[in-house]
Amino acid sequence: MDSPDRDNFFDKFVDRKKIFDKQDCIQCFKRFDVDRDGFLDKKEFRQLLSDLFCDGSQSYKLTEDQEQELLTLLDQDQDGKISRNEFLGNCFYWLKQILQPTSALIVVDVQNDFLDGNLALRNCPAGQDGLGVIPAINSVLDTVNFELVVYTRDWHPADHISFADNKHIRPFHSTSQISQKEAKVHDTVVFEGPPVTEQRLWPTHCVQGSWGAEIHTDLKVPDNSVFVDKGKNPNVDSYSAFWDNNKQAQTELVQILSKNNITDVYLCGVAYDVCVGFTGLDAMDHGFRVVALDDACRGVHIESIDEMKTSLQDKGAIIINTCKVKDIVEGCDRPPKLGLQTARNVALARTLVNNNKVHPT
Ligand code: VGL
Ligand code: ZN
Repeated sequence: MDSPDRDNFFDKFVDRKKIFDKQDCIQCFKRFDVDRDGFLDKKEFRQLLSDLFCDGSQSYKLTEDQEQELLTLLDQDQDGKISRNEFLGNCFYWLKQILQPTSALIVVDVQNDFLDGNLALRNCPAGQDGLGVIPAINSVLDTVNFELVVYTRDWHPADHISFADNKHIRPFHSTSQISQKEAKVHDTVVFEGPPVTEQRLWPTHCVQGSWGAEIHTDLKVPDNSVFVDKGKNPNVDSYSAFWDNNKQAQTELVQILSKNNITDVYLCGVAYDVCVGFTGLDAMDHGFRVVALDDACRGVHIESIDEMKTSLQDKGAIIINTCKVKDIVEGCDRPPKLGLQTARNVALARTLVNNNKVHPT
């Protein structure tokens, strides 16, 4: 643990008080290259990590594995230390994103049907009250300055494949464990297609233009918020706000986030184990760092909520309570797991650029 009285090199960049630029990166290298040999060795790098990964008052303790992975990802020539050039190349983008992330809040499906209507979560197996997300989300909106706020909406046509009431519209496939006659809400069935489609059946919900599809009126919606609708194709469901479940069609979400230079995505809303979770997993596939707001999400099934949280964390997301959000958005609290995500993305981007150089198209 770092001695608390030593001043932290990175403090001056918190809340964008000073924009971290290349000159600062050079200063940073000088500061941590204590023996002035033009390299950060393992010990010097460890000191940098200790200042960098700090919650505003205390340094996070990194595991040996985390330290080693970071060094391996950022040390381009794999000589076990970081040269000045490696630092100014790779580490600049790494530090920049850790110190000055650009954050979007994605509010998932806080619609009447999930809170008070046909698919009210309180009537689902976990018995969680969807209304509970509203004060948590409103307080985050009041206190945290996001670059962008996105509201997603489940937005189904009346003949949607996911509605149990529509089970007779499409033939079942022979592999369906449940017969067309017996199938009911929450069963998973298989439709013949094409393509053959496994589908969980839900009560009719979020029909385009209906009261159930409206965002709950108690939820705050700041000016300049953006709306993304999903599940519009009658023949395929869409749990992620990026893709339909067959990954055939994309929504406009990734373009919206990229256009706003978003690096970090904060997720809240319903249902934790369905649309919130799948949106988070896809966000990481698109190179965004993901933070799930545990106290601002409610789900369908306890077991699948726990499974989803584990999947998100295994892939690199962090799960926190809303009281922590402000410090992370401002770059005052810098959790190592997010720093690792950035390092993986920086290394991946370098590989892609290098491959293009070798195989020009
Ligand atoms: C959702 C079930 C069916 C969700 C959407 O928004 O999580 N869940 N459709
Ligand atoms: Zn739906």
